[in-house]
Amino acid sequence: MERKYIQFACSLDCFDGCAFTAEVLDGEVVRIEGNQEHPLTKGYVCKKGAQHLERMYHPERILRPLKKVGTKWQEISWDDALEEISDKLKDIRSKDNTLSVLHYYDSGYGGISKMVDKMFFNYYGSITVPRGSLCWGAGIAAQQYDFGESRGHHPRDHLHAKTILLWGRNPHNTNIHLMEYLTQAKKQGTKIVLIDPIQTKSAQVATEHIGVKPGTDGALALGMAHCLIEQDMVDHEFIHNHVIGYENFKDYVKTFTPERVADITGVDADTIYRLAAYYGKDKPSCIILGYGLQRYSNGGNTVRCIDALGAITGNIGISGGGVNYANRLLADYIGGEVPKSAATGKKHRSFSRAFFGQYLEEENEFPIKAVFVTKANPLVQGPNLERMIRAFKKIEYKVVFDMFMTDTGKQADLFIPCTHVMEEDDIFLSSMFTPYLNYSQKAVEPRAGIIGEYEFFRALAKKMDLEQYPDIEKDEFLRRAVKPLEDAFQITFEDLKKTFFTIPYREIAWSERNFSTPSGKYELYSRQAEQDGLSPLPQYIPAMEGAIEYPLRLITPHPKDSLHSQHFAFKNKMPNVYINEATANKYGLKQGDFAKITTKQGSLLVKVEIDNNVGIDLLMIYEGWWHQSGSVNLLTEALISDMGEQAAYYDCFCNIKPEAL
Ligand SMILES: Nc1nc2c(c(=O)[nH]1)N[C@H]1C(S)=C(S)[C@@H](COP(=O)(O)OP(=O)(O)OC[C@H]3O[C@@H](n4cnc5c(=O)[nH]c(N)nc54)[C@H](O)[C@@H]3O)O[C@H]1N2
Ligand SMILES: Nc1nc2c(c(=O)[nH]1)N[C@H]1C(S)=C(S)[C@@H](COP(=O)(O)OP(=O)(O)OC[C@H]3O[C@@H](n4cnc5c(=O)[nH]c(N)nc54)[C@H](O)[C@@H]3O)O[C@H]1N2
Ligand SMILES: [Mo]
Repeated sequence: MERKYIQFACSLDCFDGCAFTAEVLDGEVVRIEGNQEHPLTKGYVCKKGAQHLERMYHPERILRPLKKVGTKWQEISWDDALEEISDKLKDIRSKDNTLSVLHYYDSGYGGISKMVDKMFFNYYGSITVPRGSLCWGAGIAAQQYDFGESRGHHPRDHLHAKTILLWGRNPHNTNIHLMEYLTQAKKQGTKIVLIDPIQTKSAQVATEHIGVKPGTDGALALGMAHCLIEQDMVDHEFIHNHVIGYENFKDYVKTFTPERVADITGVDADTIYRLAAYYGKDKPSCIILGYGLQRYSNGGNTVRCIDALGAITGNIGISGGGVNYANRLLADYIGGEVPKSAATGKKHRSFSRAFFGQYLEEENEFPIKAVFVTKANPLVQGPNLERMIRAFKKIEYKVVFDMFMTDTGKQADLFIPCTHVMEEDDIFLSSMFTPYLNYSQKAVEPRAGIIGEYEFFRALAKKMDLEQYPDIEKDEFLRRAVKPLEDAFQITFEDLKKTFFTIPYREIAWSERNFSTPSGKYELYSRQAEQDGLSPLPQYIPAMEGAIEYPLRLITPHPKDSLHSQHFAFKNKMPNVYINEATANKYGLKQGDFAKITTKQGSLLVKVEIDNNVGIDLLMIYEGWWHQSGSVNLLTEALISDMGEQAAYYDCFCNIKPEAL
C-alpha cells in the first residue's frame, strides 16, 4: 500500500484561497483536510471546500464527451469530440466569419493553466467575447478612477484599526478567514460597524449594525463626509499633498446634511454624526467593502463616495487604514503565453455580460453560429434568465465544458467533461483578498482518462494547425507564467511550488502614496471619469424605486454553503424567501407558507421564512438555485451599473402573493 500526502489549492472563486492536503492511498484520494501551514487559512476550510473530495468521485460527474443526438446524449470518444469541434471552427472560418464564434467564460475555476481557453481563441481568430462583470465590476472601475487600481491591506493589518466599517460584505458567508481577524479585533476593543440592509450573521463580529436602505450607501457616505468637513475631522496635510479636487468635493457635499441623508438612507442623523466621528476622529480607521453594495445601477458612484471618506481623513496608506475592496497584487507579475497570445492583434468583438441573452437575439453583422462556454453556468447565474435560455437554445452549435451536467450544459450540443483540481498541477492566485500564491499539485490521475482543458486545447490547436499555439508541457507553461514574479523577487519556480509566496512589502496598500491615477494623486475629481461621460466627482445617484405593481425590492446575495450554483447541484428543494414579519403580515404571509414572487421578468415559487434581520419592504433569496428548484435570475432584470458594466442584480422590484400548492 502506498500512502502519500499532496498539497493542493481550492479552485473556487472566493476571497480566501484555502490550501489543502490530500491523503492518497494506492492512487485514490481517501481524505482531504485544510493545510495548517498556510499563513492565512491555517487548516480551517469551509463546507464548500470540504466537498472537493465528494465532487471528484461524485456518481453524477460526467466522465466522457457527450453529443446530443435528437434529445438524447450519446457518449463519443475524445478524438471524435476534437474532430467535431475542429471541423466546426474551420467551417465557420471558411464559410462565415470567425466573429460568429462566441466564447463565454467566467471564474468557475481559478487556476492559471485553464486560461488556455482564451489563448486558443486568440490564435484561432477574432471572435466575440464578453466584457463587464457579473461580480465586482462597478467597484473595480470606481477604485480605478480614485486610486488607479484596487489594492487591499494584508488582513492582519486590520488588527491595527481602531474602527472598522464592514460595508456591504458578509464574511460570515463569503470570507470566513476575515471573520477570524474581525473576531480578534473586536476582542481587542476595535469598534466594528456592519452596514447592510440585512443584519447578517456577520453582525456576530460587529459592535453595531446599521440597516441602510438598499442602494443609498452613496448618500450615507456623503452625509458622513459632510459631518467630517463641518467638524474639521479631515486630514489637511494628506489632502494638500495627495488629493486632487477637495474644494469641489467640499462644495458638493454641503447639501448632504445628516437630516437630508437620514431621509434618503433610513439611518438617523445622530447615527450619521456618530459614524463620521468614529471614522474620522479616532484614527486609524479601516473600511472593508463588499461586492453586494455595488450590484446596483448607481454602484460605481457608491464606491467612489465611500472611497472619498478614506481620502479626506487620510486613512489611506497607513497601517490600520485603507478602503479594502479587492487586492490586486500578484496578478501584475503573471505573464507568459496567455498575455502573449492576446498581443497578436486579434480584434475581438465584445458584448456586455449582463446582456448576453439580448445580444444573442439581436441582429448582428455576423450572427452567432457557435457558443463555447468554459468555467461558467450562465443559464443560472446571468440576469433575465428566461430571455437568456430562449436565446441560447436558438444558437446552432453550443459546446459546454464542465464537471457536471449543469443547466447550461443541458442545453449544449456537445458536452466536454473537465478535470477536477486534484487531477492536475496548477497555480492559483486571486485579486479579491488573499495575498498568497498557491501551487496546487496533482494528487491522482484524472478519472476515466479525462483530458483536462490544458491538453484538450493543445490537441485542438494541433489538429487545426494553429502554429503559434505553444506546444509545450504544462510545467513549462506554468514556469513561463510566473517568470515575471521570479525575476522581480528573485524566487525560483521550485520555491514557488513549496512556499505560499506573497510580496513582503505590500502589507499596507499605497504606503508610498504614489497612486496609479493620471495625476499620481488620489483623484476626488477625476478627469478620466469626466471623459467617460460620468460625474468627475463621486456623486449620489438616487436609488431606483419600483413601479406601483412591484413595491418590494428583492436582493439575491451569496449563500454560505454553496459557491453560486456549484453546491446546490444535487438538491431539489424550493428556495426560501427571507422576509421581515411586518412585511409578511402586509402581504398576508406566514412562516412556512408557499408564495409566488413576480417581477417584470418572470415569477418564482418560494417558501416563506420569517426573518426580522431583513429590512422592511425587502425580500432576500440566496442566488445559485438550479432550474429544477427555481432560479432567482428568472426574476432579475438585465441592467448595468453606472461604471464597469456591472450587472445591477439588486435593482430588482417585485410583488409577492400567497400561493396554494
Ligand atoms: N460561501 C460563498 N462564498 C463566496 C461566494 C459564494 O457564492 N458563496 N461567492 C464569492 C464571490 S464570486 C463573490 S463576488 C464574493 C461576494 O462576497 P460579499 O460581497 O461578501 O457577498 P454578497 O452576498 O455579494 O454581498 C454582501 C452583502 O451586501 C449586502 N448588500 C446588498 N445590497 C446592499 C446595499 O445596498 N448596501 C449595503 N451596505 N449592503 C448591501 C447583502 O445584504 C450582503 O449581506 O463572495 C465570494 N465567496
Ligand atoms: N442574482 C444574482 N446572480 C448572481 C450574483 C448575485 O449576487 N445575485 N452573483 C454574481 C457573481 S458575483 C458571480 S462571480 C457570478 C458567477 O457565475 P458563474 O461563474 O457562471 O457561476 P458558478 O455557479 O460558479 O459556475 C461555474 C461553473 O464552472 C464549473 N467548473 C468548475 N471547475 C471547472 C473547470 O475546471 N473547468 C470548467 N470548464 N468548468 C469548471 C462549475 O462546475 C460550475 O458549473 O454569478 C453572478 N450571479
Ligand atoms: Mo463574484
